[in-house]
Amino acid sequence: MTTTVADLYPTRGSSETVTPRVDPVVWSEPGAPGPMRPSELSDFDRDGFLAIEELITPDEVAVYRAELDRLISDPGVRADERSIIEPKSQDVRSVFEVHRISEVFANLVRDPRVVGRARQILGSDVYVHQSRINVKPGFGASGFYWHSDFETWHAEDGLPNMRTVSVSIALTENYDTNGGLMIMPGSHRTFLGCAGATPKDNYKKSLQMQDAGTPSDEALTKLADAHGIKLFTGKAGSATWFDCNCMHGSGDNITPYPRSNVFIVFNSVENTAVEPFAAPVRRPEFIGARDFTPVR
Ligand code: 6CS
Ligand code: FE
Repeated sequence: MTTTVADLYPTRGSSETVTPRVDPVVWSEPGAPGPMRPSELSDFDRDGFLAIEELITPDEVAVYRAELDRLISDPGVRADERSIIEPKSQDVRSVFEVHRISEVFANLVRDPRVVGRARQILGSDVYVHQSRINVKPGFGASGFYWHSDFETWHAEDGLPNMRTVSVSIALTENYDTNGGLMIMPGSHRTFLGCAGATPKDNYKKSLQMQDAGTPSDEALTKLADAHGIKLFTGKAGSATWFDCNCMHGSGDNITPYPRSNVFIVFNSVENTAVEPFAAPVRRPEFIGARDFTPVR
């Protein structure tokens, strides 16, 4: 008898739907130990995000920048399926699973300032569902249209509950002009089920330009009217922690200044991936992990 996990957040049906969030945002008990102060946890609960001015030092940024540059200039990495290439410029756009192909980024994942915050928010041990470096070079790198990550991770990777948190750590300065992350504060409490079935091998396209899982203009207008839009800027070394269901996106980068970051997605070991809730097949493991070994 196969146990079926309840689909709490239906999506990719014939029409768009709205489902109020039933999951907590902060899963740990008040006063749970960790690097985040109670006021930071309550801000995260309210807004769905928390910006940190300096998560890693400038010297550490230099180490991670060098590692990013090493990876994207390695022809083997560039040819690997983990690398997504910018359609126009043919520059490397992203490299996935950096926590497994790079010991330097593996150390970042294990850093108590990083994994400690993830455990505190998710109230359990955690494993990496996905990691990537986004290069976002200057002179035309394209952005990411509005979406909820959880909508994809639920539909295509089979994550049952909203017990997943992302951190984007800036490796170059995030100006207000070079395609920074935008989030609608508070949008994490509404799940927008998108219309349209997931095509087979959807990831081959969606990681360059998302189609399935894209909200309608009407839904986005309602959310933006209700919540506003916050643009995140910050020095290299700054970081933004955000809940898996925040409505977010980023614009193109036509400035000369790259907007590179490392992006790590922590999932609770109590929320491990099952079968996709709205896709014909699983995505490859370098995008949606199936190794649930907790980060130690
Ligand atoms: O599909 C995904 O998993 C990825 N897509 C985007 C645009 N953000 C989250 C994630 O990295
Ligand atoms: Fe995203």
